[in-house]
Amino acid sequence: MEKTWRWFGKKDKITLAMLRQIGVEGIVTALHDVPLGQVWTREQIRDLREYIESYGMRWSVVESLPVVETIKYGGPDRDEQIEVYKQSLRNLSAEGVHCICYNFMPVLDWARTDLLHENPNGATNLYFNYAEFAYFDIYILKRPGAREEWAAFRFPEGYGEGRDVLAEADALAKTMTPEKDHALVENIVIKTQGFVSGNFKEGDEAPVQKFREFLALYKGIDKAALRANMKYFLEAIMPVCEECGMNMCVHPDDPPIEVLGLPRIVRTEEDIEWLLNAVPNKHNGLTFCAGSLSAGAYNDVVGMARKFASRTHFIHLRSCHIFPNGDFTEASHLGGRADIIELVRIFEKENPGLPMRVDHGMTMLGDETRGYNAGYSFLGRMFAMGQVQGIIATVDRELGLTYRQPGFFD
Ligand code: DNO
Repeated sequence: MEKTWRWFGKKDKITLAMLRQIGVEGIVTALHDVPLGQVWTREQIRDLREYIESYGMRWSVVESLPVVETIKYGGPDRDEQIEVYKQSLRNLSAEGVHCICYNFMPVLDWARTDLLHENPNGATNLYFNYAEFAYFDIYILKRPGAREEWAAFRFPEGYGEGRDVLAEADALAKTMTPEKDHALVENIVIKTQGFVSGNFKEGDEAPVQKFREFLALYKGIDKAALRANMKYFLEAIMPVCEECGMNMCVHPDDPPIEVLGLPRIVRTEEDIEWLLNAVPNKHNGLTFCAGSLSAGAYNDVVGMARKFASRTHFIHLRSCHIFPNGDFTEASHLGGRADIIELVRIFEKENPGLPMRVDHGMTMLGDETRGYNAGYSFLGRMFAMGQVQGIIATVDRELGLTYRQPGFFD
């Protein structure tokens, strides 16, 4: 595997000089300053690529080249936006970048309710609490129909037995304060979204109102309609991908559940099978995000890796723990539901050399005071990267592959 790291550009407090010291070979990044819906120019791409190369690394993967909402809900200007997307693909390819991670989640990219949930070891991880999410939906967003949907909500078998999420949300409503509401909105709408080139930014005024406006765009868009729009998008861009050797890899929905009445179509094995078959071209591939997939109790992550390895172009290694009540948090990279050791074995055997980044690490040992993006600590991710490098080196030895450890006298 190629060991990569998600880096947020020249303004990132974690510098390329730091990453060089910890065995990073490739960079995963985006042109974070280009507004949504605009072409990424060759000059902008080249400037960043050359900067990365000046540190002895390469720009391995774009994460993300965002798919704007109009393409997802099928708005009147979607064809125009697809042309913009195609031009950015051509420009990236001309500059030697050939792997794109994107998602097809309506409105919200990823979701957590608590960004600093304490582990037994005193460090913190990201956390998703269903009752707090339902409270946000019903009491803050005040989404029509939310109450009824949460009343009907059922956890996957084996989890959340006897739990009444709606009753918990109602109980929370009695203890929440304007400050706590604000913190929850920051977590769900701003801090997790602001840095991923999504729809919301740090400093947005009235983010909840903006959120409602986005939701309204999806009126009448059900799972079938969203699938049709995804197929339309992929079919439109595939000729360009063929022409310039571009691998598209969709990121699974995180968490892999339907949220806020919006359809989500990259949650399960059946979903992924559908999207790979709907556009059966090897350039239509997958970001195998073990973390997102392992947050769904119904997902057999190892089985999915075996099944989809040949259509995977990029890997996110992370693992989740689901509590008996159904909430989940991010586990150690050596524990949890994802079985990262076995995943590395499968990918190194079936599709060796893919770019891989560790995803979301613990926030630890002072990371919390550094202002890093949620989930993207330095020390916590470096700790995970060290663990994962050990796994890759071991598996590569088992398989007779050469393990690269740049930066040392060997
Ligand atoms: C969160 C990330 C996602 C991911 C996008 C890909 O930490 O995994 O924001 O980058 O969904 O488009």
